[in-house]
Amino acid sequence: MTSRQAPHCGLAPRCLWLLGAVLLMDASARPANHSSARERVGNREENEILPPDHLNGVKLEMDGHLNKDFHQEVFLGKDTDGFEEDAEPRRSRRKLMVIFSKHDRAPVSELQSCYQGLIVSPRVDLNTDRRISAKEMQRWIMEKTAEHFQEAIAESRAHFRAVDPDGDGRVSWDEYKVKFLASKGHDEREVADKIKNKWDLNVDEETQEVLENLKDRWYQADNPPPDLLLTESEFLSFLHPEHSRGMLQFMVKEIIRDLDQDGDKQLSLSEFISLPVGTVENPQGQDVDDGWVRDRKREFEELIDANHDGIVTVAELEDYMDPMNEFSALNEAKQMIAIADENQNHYLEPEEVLKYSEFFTGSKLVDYARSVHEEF
Ligand SMILES: [Ca+2]
Ligand SMILES: [Ca+2]
Ligand SMILES: [Ca+2]
Ligand SMILES: [Ca+2]
Repeated sequence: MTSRQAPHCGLAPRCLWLLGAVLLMDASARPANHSSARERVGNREENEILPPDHLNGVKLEMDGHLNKDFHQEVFLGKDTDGFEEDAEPRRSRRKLMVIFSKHDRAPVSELQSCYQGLIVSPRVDLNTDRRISAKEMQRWIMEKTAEHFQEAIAESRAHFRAVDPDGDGRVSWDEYKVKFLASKGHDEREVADKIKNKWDLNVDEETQEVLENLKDRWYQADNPPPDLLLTESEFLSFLHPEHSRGMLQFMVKEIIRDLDQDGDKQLSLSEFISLPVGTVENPQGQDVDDGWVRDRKREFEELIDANHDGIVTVAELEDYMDPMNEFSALNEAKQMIAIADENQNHYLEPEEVLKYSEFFTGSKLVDYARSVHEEF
């Protein structure tokens, strides 16, 4: 995208935000970072061959927004049953306590299984001393992140089949482009003919811009020798940059480029918390929402800027974004404990987890005190 090369023009952030919005397909209805997990599922079904803006278990979305559901994603993993908005509170409480420490009520199949070499235990409180330490929470986060990885692999496999109808295990950029334009309402056969004959595709400017971005990404995902044919694993890193070091670096570079106003290829706090005029959230350039700034400031100061020098470098952002980084997982674990640690002993007791249920699970529990007695 040519407009991104001018660091001072202010167009670049707008372009990225626009792309994020276009990728979500219903940008006019709501801003990207306010869509709930449930709404996202619907979007994914419609646009299954597009790289998602939101990646489960990854701190920032592709458009640079904070992932608001991150803590729930790394606490619950893929199993969010029992914490729906209309879930029965008693059931949610019990389930939360099962996650905390009780293993005898979990089905046998859940008790021991292996993900990518990690031993999976069905409870956070591994040593059963009825409190969660930062180490225990870190291990739990890593396990739940691995679950999201497995989920993404399965999802990508299904989508790969859809874009590789002849089943030869390779998808060309042109084949993908046909499927992408078909998903946007173009006639599949007509587009295929035009591409074959190298005729003008006649797509609007916005679609053209999305296509150029997708092609950049396609190139990045294509391991040497560059033949623009993606295998299933390359396609996985095309859809899910968190699965490949190279793609993760690419994603970080894009985010920095789009937030970096002075062109020094790193981010100051003010760059990280400023919201470009013309985005979905800020159409008239009004004062930026306080909560938005507060959340981003805390994230910048406490987690992303690891050496606390007020500057976020490429390397710092990469570590922060990498869901498999153990150091970041430990920092997250400490932050998650600090949020609910009312008696400030650096551990989470059952009472604290129940009281802050909404933070960990997305579902609020009213009568948490009673449930501690009931469940123990
Ligand atoms: Ca413990
Ligand atoms: Ca900068
Ligand atoms: Ca720093
Ligand atoms: Ca505590």
